[in-house]
Amino acid sequence: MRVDVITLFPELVEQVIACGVVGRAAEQKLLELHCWNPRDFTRDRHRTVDDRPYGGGPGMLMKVQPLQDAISAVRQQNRDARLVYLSPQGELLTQERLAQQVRLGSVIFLCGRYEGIDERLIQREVDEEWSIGDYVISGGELAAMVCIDAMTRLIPGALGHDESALQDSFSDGLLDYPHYTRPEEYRGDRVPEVLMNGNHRDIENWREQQALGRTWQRRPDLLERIRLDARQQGLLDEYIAEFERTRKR
Ligand code: 9D3
Repeated sequence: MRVDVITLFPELVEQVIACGVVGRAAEQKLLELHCWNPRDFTRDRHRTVDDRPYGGGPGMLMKVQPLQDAISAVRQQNRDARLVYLSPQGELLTQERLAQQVRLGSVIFLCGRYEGIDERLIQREVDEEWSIGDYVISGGELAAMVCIDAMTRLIPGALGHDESALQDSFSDGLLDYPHYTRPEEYRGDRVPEVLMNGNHRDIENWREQQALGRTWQRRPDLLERIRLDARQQGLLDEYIAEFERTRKR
């Protein structure tokens, strides 16, 4: 998958392929990352990339001409890719949305800085507008890196064998179960007995119950979106009953 990023901070965005899963995917040519700096498309002595907003008010906008020329240059190499503008006004991202984009293929991310970009440029060039959440960050770069990381994990072959197996079992819309490693007792707290006995059936059941219970406690919104089968509902009912019982004492 080819990803182009239009950004005033290419050194920052390029760090996304410096290590880990994304780095390996890039080495294996499963991911091809190209950054484009609007500053390289400026025409004035000072290489100006910002401009003042019509109507006044605080803050600056990204200057239109360097951005437009950067977009046109990317388009020469990547004509059919979807152009996604990362902005606080965008559609809230989900795993499903990112998976859809990976199936569709290559993408061009446009990263805003300052207060954003001219609305006419959005109208002319932008196919989609994405947000990574309801909080304020300083520009689109970290959002692009989040998207690249999450999308890379969905490229067939990008994860190692173990990582892929893990992903399969938890694309079911539930939060993860709790994990434990050595030692058996840490500052007086013991690892749950069921994990020490090595009965795989019991362990599977306990883990699924924990996943259901924690989702019920922490993210009831996620539970509302999935249908539990009778066995899962039984596990959750038992978790809730135990929770109510221990809460009363
Ligand atoms: C003064 C009003 N601000 C909106 C709350 C303006 C503003 C805030 C943050 C303008 C640009 C930005 C920079 N943010 C992004 O470019 C961004 C972003 C984000 O801030 N939150 C979640 N997702 C994203 S994607 C890009």
